[in-house]
Amino acid sequence: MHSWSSPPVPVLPGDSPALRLFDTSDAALKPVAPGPVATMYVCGITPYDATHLGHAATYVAFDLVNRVLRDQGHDVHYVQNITDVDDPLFERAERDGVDWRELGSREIDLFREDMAALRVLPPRDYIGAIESVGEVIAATESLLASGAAYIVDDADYPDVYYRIGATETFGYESGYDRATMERFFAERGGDPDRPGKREPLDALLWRAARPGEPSWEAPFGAGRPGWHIECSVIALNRLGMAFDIQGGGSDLIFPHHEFSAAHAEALTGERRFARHYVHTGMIGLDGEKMSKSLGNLVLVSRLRADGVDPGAIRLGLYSGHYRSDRMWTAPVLATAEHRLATWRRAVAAPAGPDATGVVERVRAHLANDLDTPRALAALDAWAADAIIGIGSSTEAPGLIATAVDALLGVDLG
Ligand code: 5CA
Ligand code: ZN
Repeated sequence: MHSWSSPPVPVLPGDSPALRLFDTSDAALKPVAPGPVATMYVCGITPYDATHLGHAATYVAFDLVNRVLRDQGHDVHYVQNITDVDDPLFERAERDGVDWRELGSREIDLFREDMAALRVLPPRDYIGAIESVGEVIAATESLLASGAAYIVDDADYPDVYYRIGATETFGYESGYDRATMERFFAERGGDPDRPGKREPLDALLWRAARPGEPSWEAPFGAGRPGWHIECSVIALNRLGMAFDIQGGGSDLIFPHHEFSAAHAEALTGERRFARHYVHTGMIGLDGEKMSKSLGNLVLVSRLRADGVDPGAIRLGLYSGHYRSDRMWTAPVLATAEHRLATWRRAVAAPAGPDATGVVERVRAHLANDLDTPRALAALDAWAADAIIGIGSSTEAPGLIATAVDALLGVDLG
């Protein structure tokens, strides 16, 4: 699937410290230590509705990771999926009387537009579930052959399940206890009560064809892919095992990332799927997590149509730390719009205070688990001085504009 066009990324002079990110699995800040090519997989959208600020926050956070790694001189192989075969798509398509494929492709188009407007660097591989069905079938065959998977005893619907006990290390990614796993499994798309399963937490790999649902032929019976195996194979087949960063919102810690990792580990016999498991906090509105199912959404496309500068959306999202759950409110946006206008005025000044130290501090804050609030504060201080005429460096305004563009993805031009 084609992604979207890349904004230009200017090269910033000077060096950047090594990036450290919080790893959910080790519950610690750890250095990201990529080879020349850094490898990153971030879970993509389920395209049944428009991109909201929660999605934007997650993709913008990983865009910072991408930009910081590039600033360190790495090439970044970035992969993202699209869950374009899933129940919510069929339900919404049915409700609206449209074909589920059309709905998916319309929402993917809108997502591309939103990402391009936010100046998010595109993934190199942008892969739909539909496109990866062959890979899911091959993986499921292999898991069946090794005994890591089984077919439920149901003549009508012989679904294929993955055995939670197929790897010895299951549970290491989330670190959750059994009760927490059970709660999230039931809340987030799992089916603990499906008759015929050997263990309530065994995860669906292949859903046998049901009337009215799309299906693909497979040696173990026609059907469609389960959710976790989709991300497992899309990442594994492009990045291999032990890739640098697996990313997504904190709502994906369990069961999705736990099972994606376990599937790949059972397939290869190797540990571990990703070296870093990185999760963003949840953006909320009116006191609740922003979600398509609750309907409390602020859409990126709506804000754009209302004339909000995408740079202000970025700065609003950066005003809190990416790992903290936080609310999107009118004051968050107003502060961001004011900050953007101030920075624009400052970089339009003929001169300002020397910017080399500021750029160093911004790089250091970002390298420290993407500490955007401190990075913004360093830039605010420089801008305040530049506006009142402090400093005589004629290069400083240009250097700040380049740094804000390259590292934060915000165009001050
Ligand atoms: N297609 C799956 C991942 S394979 C999925 O979760 N799709 S989604 O459309 O529901 O979410 C897309 C991405 O946005 C995921 O990484 C998810 O964790 C993240 N996300 C969803 N809601 C929020 C929110 N309120 N705040 C922050 N991130 C969110
Ligand atoms: Zn995923």
